[in-house]
Amino acid sequence: MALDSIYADTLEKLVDFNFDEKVANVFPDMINRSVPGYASIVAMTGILSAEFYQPGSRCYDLGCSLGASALSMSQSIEDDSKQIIAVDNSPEMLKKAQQLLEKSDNQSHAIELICDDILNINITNASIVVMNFTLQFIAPEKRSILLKNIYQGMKKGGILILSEKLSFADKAQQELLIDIHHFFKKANGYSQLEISQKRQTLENVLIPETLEQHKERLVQAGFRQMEQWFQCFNFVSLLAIK
Ligand code: GEK
Repeated sequence: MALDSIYADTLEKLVDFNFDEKVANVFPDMINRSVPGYASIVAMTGILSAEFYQPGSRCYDLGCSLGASALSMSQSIEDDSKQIIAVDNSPEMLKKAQQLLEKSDNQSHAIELICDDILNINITNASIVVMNFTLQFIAPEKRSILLKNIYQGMKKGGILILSEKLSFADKAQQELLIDIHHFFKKANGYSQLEISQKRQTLENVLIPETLEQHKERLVQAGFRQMEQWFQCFNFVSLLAIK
């Protein structure tokens, strides 16, 4: 697996982070070393999907990157006619996802990769919708409409798995959690320079919200039940049931 050293040297000009070929080539290393609990969330996505899947329905992985969550679902759901739709708007990420799917086991035939903005996708007949660390990259003013669109396209009893980096309204708590996240990155081999340059490039691109904002939006979209099933430092995952 290629190691992420994108921000290891001082960059003269820091441009906004984007999911280009350089990122696609090192993505598994980057996300595992940057997102605490990522591997657990991907594994639990499979376990939860298997239980809530409804035969004849569709599963969606929105912002699929290299398809880790889609693959976790496809390996866990025991239905030969399952349909998993994995969407990402980065052609470079999807190209790499396609190569990985070709190399993986026979369950990957259930996954259809779509290169598009998730804001353009018409969700229909869904029992499982997964957004693992994607909503944070969507412009805040478009998040409510996306959530409503997802809710409308889901079957009763279907689930949304929503994983996000959080921010905190309390200043001291916010600073503490950011520090702890940086300790995590340092422990995973990132230098202070790498941490600081990456943070600057993400500033206008990854816009975290508070847990309360997420819960409020889910309620507004129509979800009747939700559970925060995971948290590690400032990263959470919620399960919302229609
Ligand atoms: C995983 N879920 O490995 N439309 C489609 N895709 C988008 C959009 C958009 N508007 N905005 C961003 N993306 C994955 C990890 S990564 C999280 C998700 C991270 C895509 C973007 O191209 C990238 O692949 C993904 O969302 C976010 O379980 O890197 O922190």
